[in-house]
Amino acid sequence: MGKISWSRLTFLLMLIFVLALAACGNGGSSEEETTEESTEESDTATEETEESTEESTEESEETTEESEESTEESDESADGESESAETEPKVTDFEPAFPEQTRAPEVETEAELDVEIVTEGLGVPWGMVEFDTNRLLVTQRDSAELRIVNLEDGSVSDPIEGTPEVNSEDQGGLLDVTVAPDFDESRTVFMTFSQDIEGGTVTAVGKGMLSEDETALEDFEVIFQATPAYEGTLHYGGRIIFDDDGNLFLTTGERSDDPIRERAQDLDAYLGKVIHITPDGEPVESNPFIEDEDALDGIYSYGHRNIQGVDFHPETGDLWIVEFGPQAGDELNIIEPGNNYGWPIVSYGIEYSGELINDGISEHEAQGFVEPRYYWDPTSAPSGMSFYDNDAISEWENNLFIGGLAPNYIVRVVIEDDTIVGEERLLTEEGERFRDILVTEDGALIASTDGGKIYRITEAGEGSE
Ligand SMILES: [Ca+2]
Repeated sequence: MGKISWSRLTFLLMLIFVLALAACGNGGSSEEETTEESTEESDTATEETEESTEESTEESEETTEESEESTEESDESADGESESAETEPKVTDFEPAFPEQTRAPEVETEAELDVEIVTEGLGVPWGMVEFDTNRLLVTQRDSAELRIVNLEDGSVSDPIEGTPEVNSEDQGGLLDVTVAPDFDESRTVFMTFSQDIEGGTVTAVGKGMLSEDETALEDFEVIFQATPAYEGTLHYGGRIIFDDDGNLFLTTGERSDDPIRERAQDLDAYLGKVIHITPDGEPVESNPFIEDEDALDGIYSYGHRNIQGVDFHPETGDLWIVEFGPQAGDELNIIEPGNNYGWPIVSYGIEYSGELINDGISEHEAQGFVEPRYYWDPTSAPSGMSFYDNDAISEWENNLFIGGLAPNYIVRVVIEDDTIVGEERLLTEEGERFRDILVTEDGALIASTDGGKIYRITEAGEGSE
């Protein structure tokens, strides 16, 4: 125990220190951690619990089940069937009710595309609407700001004054935005947001008038609250869209937790519903449960989980929605009045814990519910969506585009006779959580991301100057 031992000890300590440094370096360079880091950077401090759970599950599968994936791929080609756009293995044992209900064949856009970042640094641009040619009203979820983004020069206005107080914890905040069909005269802007009221939070709809100088929303008032309130900050739904009669469809969520999520099945609660209201927030007179004493008059359809995207099919006029599933089981549904879409009784997904939901029944129709037109297994983490109701990129006409949060891509869905016949994943290399999608009047596909970016996608050589 002399001088020699001391120097050996020092040497050992240094060795440990160096090894520890090396270990940190290795960890940081693994793909998993890099992805997670960039997600954290682009996300605000209030990480969306559910989405991040889903993301890490997905990522671990990615690394551990690569061999399984390649087996599956070769199986498919041996069968002579066209390969699915989905290359990851399923996370459930469920089988589709009909062959085209999941894992559609991969399609590829033939046109050469220009992908341009119009602006960045926006926070979480949750909702957007083209209120004037090539000018968007854009919400920022967490800061509850509404701004104008000019797609031609990329400029972003100061926050518009007069927006509502929101609860911006977790998935809450200022959500969707749209304008009245008569906006040019009425200047009316509609927004959805998570609102604190007695007993908890609700998804609320409000409206106000955009001042002529576009700096303020005047006389903002709340016109609808999707009661009951709940002490939680997840699954607000929150998309709004006007129909041809000038009424609004609002989508809600079932507030996520067990057992509140069971209220998606109850007709005396606005949770987990598609809701149909007038611009004043009153139930539309033709609504399916208006004669039912025990049901809320605003309900249009029920049994939904967390509806994050909504649009009308340009040809059929049908209302399509995308709802965020649990682990797998995200659904595309065609909404008809009075229908029950089954959540949380049936699902093509499983709990995040891996447990079965209810008794693990996936078939909807056999249980008296409406089958989804399509579902994803594993998840596509679907958010905002828009049909391509334009012919600027002719091969995209009437296709559906959906933002994917995790994995990070835009989903293109090709539909024939209400059947999904093809799927493509776009902008897979950008590493962005795609939040909302819109198609401009001149046919550009616009996508916002949680990283605060707004992308414009056009056919190369056209659309952008
Ligand atoms: Ca369902």
